[in-house]
Amino acid sequence: MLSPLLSLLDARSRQVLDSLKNVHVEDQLSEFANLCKPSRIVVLGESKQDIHFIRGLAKVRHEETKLKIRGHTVHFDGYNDLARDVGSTKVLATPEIKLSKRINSIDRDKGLSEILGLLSGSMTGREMLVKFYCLGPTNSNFSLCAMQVSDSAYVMHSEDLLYRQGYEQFKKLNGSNQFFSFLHSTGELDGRNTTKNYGKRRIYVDLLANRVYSVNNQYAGNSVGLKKLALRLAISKANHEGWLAEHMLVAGVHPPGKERVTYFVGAYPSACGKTSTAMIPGNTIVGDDIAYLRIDRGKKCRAVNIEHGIFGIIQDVNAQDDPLIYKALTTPRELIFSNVLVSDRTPYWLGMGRDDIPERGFNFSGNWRKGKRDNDDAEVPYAHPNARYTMRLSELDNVDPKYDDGKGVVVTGVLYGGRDSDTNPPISEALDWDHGVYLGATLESETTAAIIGKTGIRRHDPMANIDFVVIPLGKYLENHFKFGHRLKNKPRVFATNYFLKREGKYTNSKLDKKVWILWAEGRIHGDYDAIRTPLGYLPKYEDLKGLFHEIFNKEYSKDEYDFEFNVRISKYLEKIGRMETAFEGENYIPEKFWKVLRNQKKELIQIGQSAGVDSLSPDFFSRKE
Ligand code: OXD
Ligand code: MN
Repeated sequence: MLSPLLSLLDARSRQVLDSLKNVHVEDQLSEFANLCKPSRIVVLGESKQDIHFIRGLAKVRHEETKLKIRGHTVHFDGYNDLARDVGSTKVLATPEIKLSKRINSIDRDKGLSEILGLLSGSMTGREMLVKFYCLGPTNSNFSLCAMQVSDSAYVMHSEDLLYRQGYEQFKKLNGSNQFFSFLHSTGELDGRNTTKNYGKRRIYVDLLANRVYSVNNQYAGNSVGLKKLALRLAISKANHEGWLAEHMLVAGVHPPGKERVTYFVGAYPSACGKTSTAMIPGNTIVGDDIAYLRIDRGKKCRAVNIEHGIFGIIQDVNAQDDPLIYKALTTPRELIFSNVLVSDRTPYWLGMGRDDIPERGFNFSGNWRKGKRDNDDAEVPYAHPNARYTMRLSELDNVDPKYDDGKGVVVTGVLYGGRDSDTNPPISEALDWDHGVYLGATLESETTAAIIGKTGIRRHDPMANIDFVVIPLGKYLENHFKFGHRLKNKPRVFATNYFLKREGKYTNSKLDKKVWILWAEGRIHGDYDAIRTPLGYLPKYEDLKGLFHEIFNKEYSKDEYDFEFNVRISKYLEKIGRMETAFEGENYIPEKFWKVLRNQKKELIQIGQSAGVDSLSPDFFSRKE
């Protein structure tokens, strides 16, 4: 072992490191230690004692504070570090690295010199913490080893909740360098223990070294390496190896009264219903954010959740709309709240369904009282819209029995969903796999508080993955087309839209999505006929009416159906126009994509002309059948 490293390790850390027998790990740690200059390095294994140590350290260092309910703590990220910073996240580029146009990049040498400069001496007087994790279940074809190095106990504690321990898995590498690594430093902290130099927040992705550097931040989407930083490395790896790394939920759908479970994966941009789709009452959750998809020997599509916890958006989680999560958030268990309001050691968040929100307390802005205004004279809400909760999946009553199965679950349905107030129906089924890839590729959504920037702006977000696609977009789509064609039975693909509005109001309640997903599940098993339209297959009114009645004992009127499932021709053609512009700017877009687009456009124009109206009820198409 290298001597600078030796002098910073206590006997236990040395023994943990020695037992790994991995010279690449040792070399990287020496490099990181020389750079960040910590006063001590603590290398942790995966024992209960090690996990307990981190949990305690986060409190001792005041990165987390205990709340009233047993096991609950709160963490604050600081006023300007409350969402994913896509602008400061860049790929270190060389002429050989080809990227999607939408990915920020910086010349590798220049970027390295900048980020290493920012990290230099960043841990002076502090401990460097080192832990080993596994992305995906351990001992599986899907397993990927990842090392996290950070000076934040909150980051490590979050990872202990969100990811599988991987120390034993690392030993199985037999000394190889086939692992991802993440170096993170909060940088200098202010009196509230939050990052001071957020203006110098940088997250640089080194695809050549399978490494990500992150500095001057705390928000988990920027700091927790195994989440969105690892997704970028995984997309590049999957591209070389022929599998898919996706921003997708995985869930088991259990239709009432039927003895079957059908597994779906689903891509939704942040804060667009991904977690609540995975948590629909009656279904079981495998994962709510990131999935790896592979083809097994029987040519079936298999998926795993690479995490085993949830870093979920807490806004609007209330007893009525999300009963399962609400119960977990209000009963004892190990759980971190972030950026909520705290008063009398109790957390409060937006849309929690309580009318006794205190008029003062502590929140992301520091001491807060009702009416507080920020530097731009805007009123500071009592909790941040991107406030979160972090907990293990195993804490939930509805966790799927296969959530940790190394073989993954067999996927027969794919969902793509955006936030769209005026174009797409609540659910439609793709005409075939290629049309399904097209539906994913043309996903658009209105921006939300999960990403830094203005909210409510329409943004094109292919497969909800565009922030992370560190390969050419065309190549990424080609991988999706090919993946499906290699399968024996291709999953059915569906597009959902939970955000359709009529006269400014959402047409559906949050729970209605259960009906759309059950209809999709029934389609996979041949339970329902559907109406073919240029958008895809649409449900028949009678089937939805029956489902609303069966599930919610609710009347679903023909008028609601006609409004929701109208084919809005000019709105669709506008969308196609936006897609033409978006894709013309990208390289290597597969011809298959253009073919689907052209067919859809032609059909819509012809139907619009022959019908002489702009908005067509599904009945129009069923009469044609
Ligand atoms: C998330 C995100 O937190 O996508 O999952 O921002
Ligand atoms: Mn996400």
